[in-house]
Amino acid sequence: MDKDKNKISYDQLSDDKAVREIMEKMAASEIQTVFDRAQAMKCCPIGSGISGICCKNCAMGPCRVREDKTGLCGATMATIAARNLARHIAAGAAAHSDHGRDLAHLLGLVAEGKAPGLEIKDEFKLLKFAKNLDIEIDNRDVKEIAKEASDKALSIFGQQLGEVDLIKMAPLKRQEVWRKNNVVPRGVDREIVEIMHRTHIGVDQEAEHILDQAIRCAIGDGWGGSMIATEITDILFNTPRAVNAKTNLGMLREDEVNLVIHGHEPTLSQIIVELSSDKELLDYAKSKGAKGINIVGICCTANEILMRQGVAPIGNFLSQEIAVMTGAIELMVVDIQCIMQALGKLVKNFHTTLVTTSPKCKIEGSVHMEFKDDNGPELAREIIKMAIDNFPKRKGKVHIPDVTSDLVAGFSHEYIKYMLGGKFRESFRPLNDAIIDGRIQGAVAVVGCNNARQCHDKYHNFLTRELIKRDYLVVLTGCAAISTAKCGLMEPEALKYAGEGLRSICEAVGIPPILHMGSCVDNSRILTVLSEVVQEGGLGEDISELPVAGIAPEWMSEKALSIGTYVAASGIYTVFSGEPIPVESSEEVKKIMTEVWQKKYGGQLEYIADIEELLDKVIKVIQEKRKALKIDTKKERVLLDMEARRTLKDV
Ligand code: BF8
Repeated sequence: MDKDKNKISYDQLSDDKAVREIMEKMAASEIQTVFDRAQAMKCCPIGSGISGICCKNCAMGPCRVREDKTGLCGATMATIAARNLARHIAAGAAAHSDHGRDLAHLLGLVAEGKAPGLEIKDEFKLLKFAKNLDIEIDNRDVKEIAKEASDKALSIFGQQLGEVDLIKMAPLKRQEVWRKNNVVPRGVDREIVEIMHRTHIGVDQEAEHILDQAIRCAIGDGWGGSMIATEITDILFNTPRAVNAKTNLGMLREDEVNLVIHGHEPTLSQIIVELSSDKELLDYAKSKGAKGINIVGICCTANEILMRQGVAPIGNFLSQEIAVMTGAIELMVVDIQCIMQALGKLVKNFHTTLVTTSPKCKIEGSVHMEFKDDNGPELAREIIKMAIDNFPKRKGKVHIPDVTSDLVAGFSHEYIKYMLGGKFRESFRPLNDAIIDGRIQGAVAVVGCNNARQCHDKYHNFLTRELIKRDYLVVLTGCAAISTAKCGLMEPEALKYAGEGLRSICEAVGIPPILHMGSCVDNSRILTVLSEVVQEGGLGEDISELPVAGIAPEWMSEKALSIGTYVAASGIYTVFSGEPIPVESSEEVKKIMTEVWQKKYGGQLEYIADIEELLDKVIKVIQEKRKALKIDTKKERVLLDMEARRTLKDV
């Protein structure tokens, strides 16, 4: 970790001062992290699509294609770029959707009483979900409805023909756009499989046609797999409402057993959190010299449990190794996705035990303790005991940075609606009105990962600050949300950074200018909010008319590519920064994803390297939407204010 050797300062590596403090403390050690590995190994320029493209889809290659050259089979740069991107999107959609499938299966088990420790927590949400699946709900037992909803949701994954039911949650006009372009997903899995087939050697070779299938697959993620994951998580673990919490490494406790939950699936972690206040376990912890059991989280499992129980997220993707290096973590329990393989080796330097629990994920250097349908409470108890047993084994002095921030999370679309309209008249009307009169210029989703090729958290934080300053409401999920929370932008005082218009609305309805909407599968919540905003009226008839945009400034995962694609397919201007989308060297593919998609879908996905240029473009796009809606205001707002003042005077 000796950054002086190559003159990269800690400030250039992370925007998080707790992370920088640990880097500095560990500078002399031999322990390597992702930050070191990123410096030691540069990106392959062909693989990243900056100066050519690489096709590995058959054994005549890998073919490295530049400009007007083709692969051995004749595949052009555009075909290869489109095929590679489509495969990434298929992988991202598969990850989200498989997560949704497991929750759909779990809902059925809970309904049948076969999942100890779990129950249906939000019956109202279950009924709404069942209605969206055309399930009869009148005079029926809740468990019976839940079982049918589980069966129906599971069938959506394997459905072969027709349409994925949940697309009808989108505005009618949006559904028509998809039908016209023949991209309504027939079944979640079917579209993923079809990408794998079409991108096999010698099948689909027209870039635009390949990318239409990528769009269909991504819609199956956002409006299918991810939507199912979010809905059922709310049904089983409760629909989030505002919750106060704290974040960052300072939430580790020197005198308590620290157990970190990490990954994406909340099920076992939820049981662990509930059991952590069990008297027998607390007594056991005390018998080992610890004052208590402290459960904290990393990545999206943390977001899921934060949203419902206020458990502290101590870091995002790039913080996972750094957290272990505090020497204060007794045990890290992981489920699926975004778990660095390097953790298995890293924990050997400390007293930390890494525990894998998913039948889908094993890591060398970890202990595998499989979570099965019926062993939740028993397994959670065993894991907590294991963490307690590690407490007396701490090696040397722990170093916990004294860095924390307060935050408010829990902004499900139901809760936002409730805050805007009040208990008896829940409504998005006040938001629509504020956008129409220009106090809120628009809304921007800042989402996605960290990437070790960029300064950790810097761009999420920069964009969020700049946007609220200019009266744009910011909604966040995933690592982006943890990033802004860590830098204090979700503290109640952050309201002072918001522009005058946005601030006035936030003060009036009691919401912050930056809304934490959950994990990455919860980007589906953003789609639901936008559909309801359209339905509320006054801002056009489709999502594509709304003054909104999506940004993933530090993206790195294939899931982010699937999200970016379904957001664009939903009619939203979407932009990535940091590392290029791996189609950068194909002008033809870039044109398809911008100009052609704009015409066909009313949204697009592009890459802009310069973060200030990106900000300007987002604002320009939103202002153009305002103009098209004839609400290009600030000026109008001033007139309205003058009018209001005159009226008051007259009175
Ligand atoms: O799913 S934001 S690094 S943790 S992929 Fe992963 Fe990216 Fe984080 Fe959540 Ni989403």
